[in-house]
This record gives sequence, C-alpha cells and structure tokens, in this order.
Amino acid sequence: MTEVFNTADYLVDRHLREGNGARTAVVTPRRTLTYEQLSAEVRAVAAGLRALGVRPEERVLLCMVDDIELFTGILAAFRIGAVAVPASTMLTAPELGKLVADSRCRVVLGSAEFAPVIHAALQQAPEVEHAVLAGDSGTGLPGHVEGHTWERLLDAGVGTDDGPYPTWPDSPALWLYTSGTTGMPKAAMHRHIGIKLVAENYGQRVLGIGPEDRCLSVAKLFFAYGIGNSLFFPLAAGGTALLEPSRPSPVLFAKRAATDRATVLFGTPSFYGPLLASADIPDDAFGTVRLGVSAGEALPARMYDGMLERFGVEALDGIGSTEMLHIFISNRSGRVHPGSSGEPVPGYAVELRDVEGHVVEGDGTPGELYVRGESAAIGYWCRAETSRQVFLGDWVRTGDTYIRNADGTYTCMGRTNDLLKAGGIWVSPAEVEERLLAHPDVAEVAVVGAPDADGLDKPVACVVAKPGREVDPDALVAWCREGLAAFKRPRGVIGLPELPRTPTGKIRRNVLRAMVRD
Ligand code: 3SK
Repeated sequence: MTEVFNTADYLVDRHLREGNGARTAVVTPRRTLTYEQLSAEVRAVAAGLRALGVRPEERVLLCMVDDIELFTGILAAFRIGAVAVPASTMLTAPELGKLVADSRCRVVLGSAEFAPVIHAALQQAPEVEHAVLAGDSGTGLPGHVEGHTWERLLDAGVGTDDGPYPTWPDSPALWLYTSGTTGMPKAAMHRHIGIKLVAENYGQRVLGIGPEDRCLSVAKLFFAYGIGNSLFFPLAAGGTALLEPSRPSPVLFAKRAATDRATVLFGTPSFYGPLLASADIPDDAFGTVRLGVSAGEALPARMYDGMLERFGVEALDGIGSTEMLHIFISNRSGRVHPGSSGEPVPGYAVELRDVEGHVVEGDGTPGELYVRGESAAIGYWCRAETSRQVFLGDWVRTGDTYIRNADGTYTCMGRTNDLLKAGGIWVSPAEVEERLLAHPDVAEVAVVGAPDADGLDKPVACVVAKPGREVDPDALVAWCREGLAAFKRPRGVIGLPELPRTPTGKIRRNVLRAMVRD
C-alpha cells in the first residue's frame, strides 16, 4: 500500500505532535501565530473550502498579498488534497483571466485590494463558481460567481474538520505558473513530496535552517523562490516565517528585518543593487541576519562583495527554477565563488550538454544546463508538447547556458533560448512583442534582453515602424504599461529600418542582443 504523506500535516501539525505547538510559526505586521494557532486557522479554512465543494485534486487559485490568509489558504488546499495555485498579483485582468481559465478552478481566493482585477478576470472564466475575498471589497462580481467574505468562509466550515486528506507522496499539491516562449504561461505541477525534498535538501542541508531561524523574503509567495523561502523552509524546520504584505523600499525592508530580527534574508540582485546604493540604511541594519541568499538572476561578484563588506551579510547565490521547485545549484557558506551559482545541492545532479544533447567535456566549455532531482515537476498542465521538450526522463532542461569552473562550481553564461528575466521574473519576448504589434505604428518588433547599469538584464524592444509612421519610444512604453504587467514593459525602445534576419527569415536575436548592448 502506498504511504500517506500530506505536506500540510508535515509543515504544521507534525510540530504539534512533537510538542512544539507553542513556537512562533508566522509573523506579519498585524499578527503573530504559534504553530497551534496556525493549525487551527488552516483547519478552519480547509473546512470552509470543503464546504464550498472543493474536492481533492481540484485547483484553488489564490491571488493575494503575502499575509496570513494566503499562508493559510495555501496550507488549507494542501490539507484537503486540493491543489494550491498561487497567482501573481502583478498581472493585468486579461493576464490573470487566462490563468484562472487555464487552471479550470471553481474557487478563487483573493485579497480585497486586487478585487477590481480579480472581478474583471473572472469574466473570462465561466467555470469559476465562488470567489472569497479577504478584506473589504466594494466591487461587484460577474453574475456566474458567488461572492464570499473570508469570515463567511471560516464560518461555513465550523466544526467540520475531517483531518488531513490521505494524499500520497506523488499526489499533486501545487501549480506554479511560469512564462513560456510562446507567451501563454504554463503551470508546472508539483507533488506533495517535492515540498519536503526542497525544504530538507536546500533549506536544511545547504542553508542550515532550524527552529531558531526567522526567514524574510523579498520574493513573494506566488513565486517558486518566495513560497520556498517564506513557507516551506521556515515551517519544515519549525522556525518562523516573517511575512511582508507590502512591497517595501529597501529602507523599509531593512527596518522590517531589524524589527523582527530576521536571521535569513532571501533577496535578488534587483533588490541587493538598490540596497547597496542607498545611503539611508545603517551598516548594522542586518545585524541579526546570519545568512543571505540571492536567486532570480546571477548575482554580480561586486554585489556579493558589497553585501559582505557593508552589511556583513554573506549572500549565497544559487540557481533554481519553477520546474525544479527551488534552488538546485548553490554557493555554500564559507566556500563562496563570487560571480558563480556554486555547486549542486545534495539530491541533484547536473550536466552541461551541447546542441546535439552530448555532455560537454572539460571545464570552461559552455553547454546547456540539465538537472536531475526528485523535486522536479511532473510536467506542465495540458502542455504535452512543451512538457516533452523540457522534462526528458529523469532530466530537466533549464534553457540556461553554463560553464563548469575548475573548483567544481558553475557559472551562468546567459539563456540558451529567447526567454529573458527582468528583476528576476521571467518575461516572454513573444508576449511583449504581441502587445507592441497591436500598436498602430508598429510593423515589426523583436524584444531582447540588455544589461542595465547594474549588469542585470532588462527587456529592450527593437521596432520597425509602419510606412508613414514613426517609432515613439515613450508612447510604446506607455502602450505596454497599459496592456501588460508593469515588469514586462520594455525599458528601452530602438527604432530600426528593418530587423536582421537569417536567409530562412528568422530574426537574428543574437545580432540584436549585441546591438542593444553597445
Ligand atoms: O530564479 C531562480 O533562480 C529560482 C530560484 C528558486 C526558485 C525558483 C526560481 C525560478
């Protein structure tokens, strides 16, 4: 008989059985919950979801700020054997609507501050039956959706806790949407056991997270990076999650770290750059932090040095992916190779392969990074063709080009395909191009990544105007801001008479990349 494993039980109720229910599980600026209190709230939300008719393996999409309700909503979905789908709070209504419809969820949980976007998104999702909003919301829902307050959700399930659903290690627990080269995001489907594996292999064996740790993350819970940092790692270790609902400036973030005595700080280069540039943060602001982490994009060596010299924080760079759930190559404390992503995390194997799929020999030879590890997603929801290209037996193709260094660490050389990252978040050039092509002045366009002053990639649009029209960079950036999530907008627009193409008509993106870098 297959063993029963429920990740909500592992993350929360296990600590009650082990006599640690009085320990602090989660702290927000409004509330602090012990493991006992967290368990009670998760049970209440779980019962409320069951009362709405949510069945095991059914998706529950959450578009919420990092607060207790999102935390308990995700854990409650795990508890009843449903699948939590945390969605980005940065999307426009049409973008969110596509995810809701793609997930085929019947229940959506949201924060009232996103009510207008959620309500407009639900127009595109006829299968949604219930929307539960935490906080006050004045906006009306489409006719096919019944609205509920958070309080009503909790009341609906009073006295009906059935205990954790007997999921198996392989049962689906979590879908995380990630951008694809075609523009439409795809959901990487993760198992209950994958969550335990990343918490133990990376959180505990690499970062040494334990019950005394207090984890604070810049990346929000709807990212793979954020949900590991703020939920899986602290709870798996019986430690404390420090949740920050707002998107604070580096100054306020540093204050939060000090007030709540953060011990592990999870950032990105797009956060460490402005932090180091700020003169308003005292050098001892991170006095309680024993370890920093960086991911999302490669951490420039000078930022690693800067964090160590100015704040005394050793920021361990690593690379992870939504497909692998979290970080699988990482530097180690006391053994950092600045500018590199470090060494494979226990539980993972990596290979560099050439375009024919052969493993490349010798240090310093670039190859595409492939990774093998038990936390890999089981595939993308309803994307058989893309899943076949990325999940190759035991191996997962990352799309990143790497070299191995003589000391066994790995260094990122850039993307193998056309995807790019802005501020650590995947951006599909196709999606930005589609938006620009809808502008009346634009005939042709190609979006590529170009480094900013900190050496971090940002999208730049190379645009050919229609006959008789002109490329107006400000107007095109404003056009993108209006129709796309803000982080996807091009940071520069270059007008060209034509796009460079191969004899077969493909855009030569490498030529454009070199051009925008100059
Ligand atoms: O971007 C990364 O390096 C990353 C790290 C952890 C989890 C997920 C991702 C995409």
